[in-house]
Amino acid sequence: MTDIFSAIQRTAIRIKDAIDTKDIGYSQQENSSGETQLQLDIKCDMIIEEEFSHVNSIHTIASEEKEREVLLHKDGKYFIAYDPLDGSSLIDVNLSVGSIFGIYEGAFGAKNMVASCYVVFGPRVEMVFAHNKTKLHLLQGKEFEFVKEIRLNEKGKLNAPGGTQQNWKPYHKEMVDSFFNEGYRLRYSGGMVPDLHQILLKGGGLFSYPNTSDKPDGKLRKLFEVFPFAFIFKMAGGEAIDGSVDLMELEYAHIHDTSACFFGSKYEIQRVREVYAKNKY
Ligand code: FDP
Repeated sequence: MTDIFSAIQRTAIRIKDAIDTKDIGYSQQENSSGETQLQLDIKCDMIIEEEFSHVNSIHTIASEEKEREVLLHKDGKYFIAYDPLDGSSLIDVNLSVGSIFGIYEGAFGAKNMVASCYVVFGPRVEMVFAHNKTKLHLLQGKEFEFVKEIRLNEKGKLNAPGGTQQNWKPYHKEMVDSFFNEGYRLRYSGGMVPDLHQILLKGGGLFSYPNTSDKPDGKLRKLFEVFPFAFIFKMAGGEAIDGSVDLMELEYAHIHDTSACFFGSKYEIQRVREVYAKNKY
């Protein structure tokens, strides 16, 4: 695992450099989710594939930017699913973006996840790596330094409701409002990495990306986004569900499958569970 941790650190330094210097224009290509790829998305994907190709313990990679899995080392044991530049629609407005890595042993799938990591590219570059604990690291020069372990409180103060509101189910809207009525504050940038990072670092709250009328299976991808963050939240003492089921219990059929998802501290997730149990799911 140390070799993977080091390779992710190298990708983070190179991606930071690419963000600072690369042309952010759109390419002519679409990714598997039908989004037009930025040249920067493609560049970051190439950086990660290149760094991982030097790590013998990595068997196969799957990228949000690639249609299919890529075999790297047939004797390796780890399968890594990554989103090279999540939230890249925020690049042109200079908001924070991130890379996400789900590390699976033997095969992809939530039950095989052994570690998870994300990097936030904001005013500073920070990395959260969850293996036995959830640890925050800060890029200082060319090295990541350990800062602290992340632990969530039982209850938070932030509410980050994703998805197009017009397409929310009425009971979902009522639930979101119930948190605001209780004093929760809106904190939502539209980038999954910084939005969840904020909840983790501020001690708790709720991030939701529900099933909506236009996206009946949610938007966020299981292997690249949902499972990695579910692993991190659970290891930090929080919870992660799809409305009723623990996200880490979900199966996947295709590498680009999506799911509704709710991440938070225990108090908020209990409310989600109660509301969704009472309403048609
Ligand atoms: P983006 O499309 O900018 O890459 O899955 C990607 C993501 O951003 C998440 O980072 C973010 O939480 C979500 O999509 C926002 O999606 P919508 O604005 O389409 O609701």
